[in-house]
Amino acid sequence: MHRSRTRFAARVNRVATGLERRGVVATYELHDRLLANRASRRRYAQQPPDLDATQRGILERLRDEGYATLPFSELVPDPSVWSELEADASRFVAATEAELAREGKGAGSALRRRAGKEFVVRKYSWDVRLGHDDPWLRVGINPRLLDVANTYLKLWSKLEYVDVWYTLPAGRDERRSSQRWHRDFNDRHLLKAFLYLVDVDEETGPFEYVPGSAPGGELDRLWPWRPLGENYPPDDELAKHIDGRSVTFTAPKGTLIFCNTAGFHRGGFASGKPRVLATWTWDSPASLKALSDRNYTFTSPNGVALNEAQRYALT
Ligand SMILES: O=C(O)CCC(=O)C(=O)O
Repeated sequence: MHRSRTRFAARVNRVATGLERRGVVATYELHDRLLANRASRRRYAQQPPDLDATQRGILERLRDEGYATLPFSELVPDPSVWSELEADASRFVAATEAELAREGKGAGSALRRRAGKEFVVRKYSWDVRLGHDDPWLRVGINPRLLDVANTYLKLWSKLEYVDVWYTLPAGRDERRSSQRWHRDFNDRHLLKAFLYLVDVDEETGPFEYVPGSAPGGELDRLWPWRPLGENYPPDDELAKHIDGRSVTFTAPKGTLIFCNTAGFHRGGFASGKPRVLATWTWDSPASLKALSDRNYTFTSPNGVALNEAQRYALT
């Protein structure tokens, strides 16, 4: 009796999970085709941003290959922006390393890490309140970057995630989680940026990408992106299909990488040195309706001077 009730409960659970998945997928598709994304595409079409040659160059490369890289200072030439980021990054690194040393002596940890991806210490992770005084948030809505994101996605995007990461050297462990090839689950309309805050060489866990693997690219049929789809194919099988066509981003501090991570990518498999970077994710309103959550709440009062696209990105 007990056994058949347990089996019945397992079946109900399976059916419920299946229904829930179908509900999430239907909500996403509905918002992508008809509801939230349609409105944000209209807003973009009514006021397309005016891009300069640097921004147009980034877009061209993003459209051709799914990624573009350049020195941050080329896109955001104001040196005070970089100085503020660098100073804040140094404070984060010093605080992280002090806490890691305390942990090493057996103390409990105050560091922000996520289950399954413990090799990354995050400045924010989840549930932070960020105002316009936060320099990382301000980069995420800086028109130099936001206009690129919106033009690439052809809609007014949402800034879904902003963070600074300290990636710990993994020693000789096997690759796990995002150190393995995968597509991001967030959205088919997706753009991320990574800003290296240290020099990144082979020992520092460089970011890697498969050009042409994002939706619409020539390799998009390889374990294609689907809402709640199969994101992590077996590494060796994927390696056979891409046949050495991946790009490894070893690059100096101050390098900015834009990338559509709905395409295959991996990184953070640091063997010798910690990697420090900042990262931003822009995606569509449909993603926030069904597939993802923002990691922050924007708290600045209405008085802060933001243009409409910036306010849309944050709310
Ligand atoms: O840490 C890395 O280089 C990879 C990051 C990643 O997979 C992601 O942000 O989706």
